[in-house]
Amino acid sequence: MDIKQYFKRKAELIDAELNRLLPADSETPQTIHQAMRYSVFAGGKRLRPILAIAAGEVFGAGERELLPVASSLEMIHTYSLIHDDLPAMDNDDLRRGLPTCHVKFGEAIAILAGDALLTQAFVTLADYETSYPERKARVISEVARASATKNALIGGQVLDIQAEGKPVTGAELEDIHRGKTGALIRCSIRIGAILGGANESELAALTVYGEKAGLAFQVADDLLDETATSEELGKTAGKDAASHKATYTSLYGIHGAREMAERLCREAIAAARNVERNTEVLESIARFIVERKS
Ligand code: GRG
Repeated sequence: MDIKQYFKRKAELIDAELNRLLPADSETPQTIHQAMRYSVFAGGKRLRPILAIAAGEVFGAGERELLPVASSLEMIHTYSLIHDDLPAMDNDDLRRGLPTCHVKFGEAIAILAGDALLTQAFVTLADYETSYPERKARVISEVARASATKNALIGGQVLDIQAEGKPVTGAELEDIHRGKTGALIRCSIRIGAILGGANESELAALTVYGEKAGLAFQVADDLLDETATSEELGKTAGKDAASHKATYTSLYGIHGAREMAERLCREAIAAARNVERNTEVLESIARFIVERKS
């Protein structure tokens, strides 16, 4: 399996779908639509939508449902990046290799572009066509919960802010990232499986895969923050150490964090193999997550 080729092919499909779903630059009020598109099309690996598609394909889900649902995840992810970069949060000026949304469009429009992407994600989820309305209702609930506060995106961000400058234990760090990074990754896998009609034991196995892969992604992110350049990452490297944030590398060292990422990757693959279907692509994505260079 050439995973780079797989990512390239799926990213093209997702970008075409995002282009269809997002209001055109020329729609009034133009500034907000330009800002939304600027951040969404600035680049990005499209990891969350690709995870949803790969999980869906394991169970034979169709593109009619997978593409809009997967694209809604990228809208939410991009909203979280725009807000995370704001002066009131991480105060960063580089994202996806370009000036951040607030640097380019001003703070007020950047806040609204984040809000608008989150809202547009739920417009997309409410409106996509399907012959499986019960699966659709479940998918909307899953995405809403992952974006909310309890063991979820916003809650994780709050824990992260509150932990700044304080000593943090391994368990506390895991709590932060289970919400901040892990919830959307876990949700991506689950909604792909739900769209494909996975049964409860298949869903449980892939949930474990999603949790392990989500944590592995964060450990790899912390390693890259220490070992890669800003050019390679498209965002400011070394930011965590500079702002005295607890990370997997500050807690366990580079060697310990690398071992942890590899262990989580093996556990993710083992969980995927509990599903009696072809999970080769998910296994390759787990490896990609820990071996990636950006
Ligand atoms: C503001 C509600 C709110 C949440 C912010 C996503 C997030 C939570 C913060 C981003 C800060 C950060 C660097 C987190 C580490 C993990 C992460 C989400 C990295 C960026 O994701 P990638 O590598 O980015 O998938 P691309 O650009 O490839 O999509």
